[in-house]
Amino acid sequence: MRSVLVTGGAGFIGSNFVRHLVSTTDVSVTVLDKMTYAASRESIADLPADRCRLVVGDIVDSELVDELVGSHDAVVHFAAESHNDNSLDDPSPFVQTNLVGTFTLLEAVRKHDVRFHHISTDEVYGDLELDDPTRFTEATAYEPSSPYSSTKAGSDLLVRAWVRSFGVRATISNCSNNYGPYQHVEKFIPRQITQLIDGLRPRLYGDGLNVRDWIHVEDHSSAVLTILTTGQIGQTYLIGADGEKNNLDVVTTLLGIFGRDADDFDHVTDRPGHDRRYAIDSSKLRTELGWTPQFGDFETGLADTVQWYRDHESWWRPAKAATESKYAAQGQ
Ligand code: NAD
Ligand code: TDX
Repeated sequence: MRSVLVTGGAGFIGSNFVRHLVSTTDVSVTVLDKMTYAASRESIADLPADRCRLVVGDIVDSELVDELVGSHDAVVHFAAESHNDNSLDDPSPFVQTNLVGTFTLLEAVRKHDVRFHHISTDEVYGDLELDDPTRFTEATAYEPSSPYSSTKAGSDLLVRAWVRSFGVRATISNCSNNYGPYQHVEKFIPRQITQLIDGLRPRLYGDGLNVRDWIHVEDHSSAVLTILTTGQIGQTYLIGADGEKNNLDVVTTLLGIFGRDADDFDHVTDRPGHDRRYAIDSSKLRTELGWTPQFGDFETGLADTVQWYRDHESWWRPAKAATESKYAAQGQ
């Protein structure tokens, strides 16, 4: 494998994955990214030009996709509309990018017989009760709740059908909630960190007891590279790092890092249809492919992430005011 096309490589997880590829392999990377509000050129700008090239374009553009896919050895597909709250406001780009975009890529990898890895989410499985002892596995039935998660679920099913019907050489991974550098300020952890940097109060949806299973983005990257290089074609792998925390605990930890009182936050309007709990059992990936997460300690990872946002204010500041005014209009 000498060249990899990374869709969505100027977004949060995609840009971290591109950095991981450039630093741990000698492949050359082409990023295909539409440069939506969620993208940033700066996230990959410092990478060497002979290792990473950015093509600004849309994954629903079949001519462009066909040309790019045909000239690469593998495609890793991160591009998506990724934010649940936005999908409740306007689902239309979610259907276009997540469903039609994935279809467009699948047709191109089918035509050119190119290895394809599809990035997906644990949200396709719906949610669990707080006291449910089970966790999601590769065998859990799909039961997505939001326009975002239903379009991701649909995209996974397209990949499975293209593997079975057309012999496309694809794998799928469903990962839990990521945190780390280069995450947009609309998402939970960067939103609260940047509120605190600005001396404002974190904003907790509903009772704050919803549980997310946090994984550092660098662990997600190493898992994806493991699957891309050693995964079995046609298989799905769940990626998780045993990081279940409720949102209130995360906010309390952040308040502690900033030396603020533990009750110095606001409860705001809950997200409609808000999933209660996600939890990943990643035994298959660990046992069959030998992957293990390296960022085991969430508190340390969170403190490092706070420091990254302190050190990179010029990266996130331009998006903060517009993001907050959108939330304010929704009572959040
Ligand atoms: P993000 O919103 O930060 O980045 C998405 C990127 O895709 C952006 O750079 C954007 O410009 C690009 N993009 C959007 N529409 C496009 C289009 N039509 N054509 C080309 N590029 C387009 O998202 P993220 O959080 O980095 O998520 C990346 C992937 O990982 C998504 O597929 C998401 O479903 C999945 N995922 C995310 C998480 C998480 O915690 N963030 C967890 C599991 C899975
Ligand atoms: O201000 C907030 N306050 C709050 O309490 C925000 C933005 C969120 N929340 C809650 C909602 C969720 O319970 O925090 C939790 C995390 O919210 P998000 O960061 O929006 O993530 P989530 O909806 O869990 O989805 C994320 O993980 C799975 C990613 O955005 C998806 O792309 C991924 O598939």
